[in-house]
Amino acid sequence: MKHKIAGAILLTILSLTTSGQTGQGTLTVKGEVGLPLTITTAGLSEFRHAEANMKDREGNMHKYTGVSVLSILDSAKVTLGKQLRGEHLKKYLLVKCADGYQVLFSLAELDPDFGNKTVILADRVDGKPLPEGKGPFRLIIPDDKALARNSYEVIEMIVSFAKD
Ligand SMILES: Nc1nc2c(c(=O)[nH]1)N[C@H]1C(S)=C(S)[C@@H](COP(=O)(O)O)O[C@H]1N2
Ligand SMILES: [Mo]
Repeated sequence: MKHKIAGAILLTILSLTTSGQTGQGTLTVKGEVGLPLTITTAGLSEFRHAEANMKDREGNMHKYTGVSVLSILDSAKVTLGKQLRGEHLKKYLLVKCADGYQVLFSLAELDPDFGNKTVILADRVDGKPLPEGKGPFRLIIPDDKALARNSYEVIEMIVSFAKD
């Protein structure tokens, strides 16, 4: 009996911890980084924000505001700019979402001296925080023709070397 109650309490604590983590909506930046980061919604609001307009899959235009992924990678001391050469050209950024969705960019695709692709980690849409199920952080890639990489509920960014 005592065990059952202790088990129930433990389960409750565990589920509170997991739901608490997604509720807080932190983003971790890790892997081949000089400085791993854990970014909260308050933390992200400290970064310089940019705007991007993008249509949703119904064709309606929305105004997103957020932080350039390049500046997040820069803060995490990822090899960009002059450091992005030789073996570092094999590096990619894997973006993981709360629903298990994952998308990938090569570092060179993002770097200003190579692809210079605009990728924004948005925290607001049309002047409001992102709605439940899409936030608190979402990728916006205004120049992608398909919408599929505009990932909702981003929770992790991992930099790695591609394997042969
Ligand atoms: N986490 C997550 N993000 C996602 C998806 C998903 O299944 N999970 N679907 C993608 C696809 S296929 C599309 S078309 C767009 C749709 O974005 P919208 O809701 O702004 O129209 O979200 C993308 N982001
Ligand atoms: Mo899609």
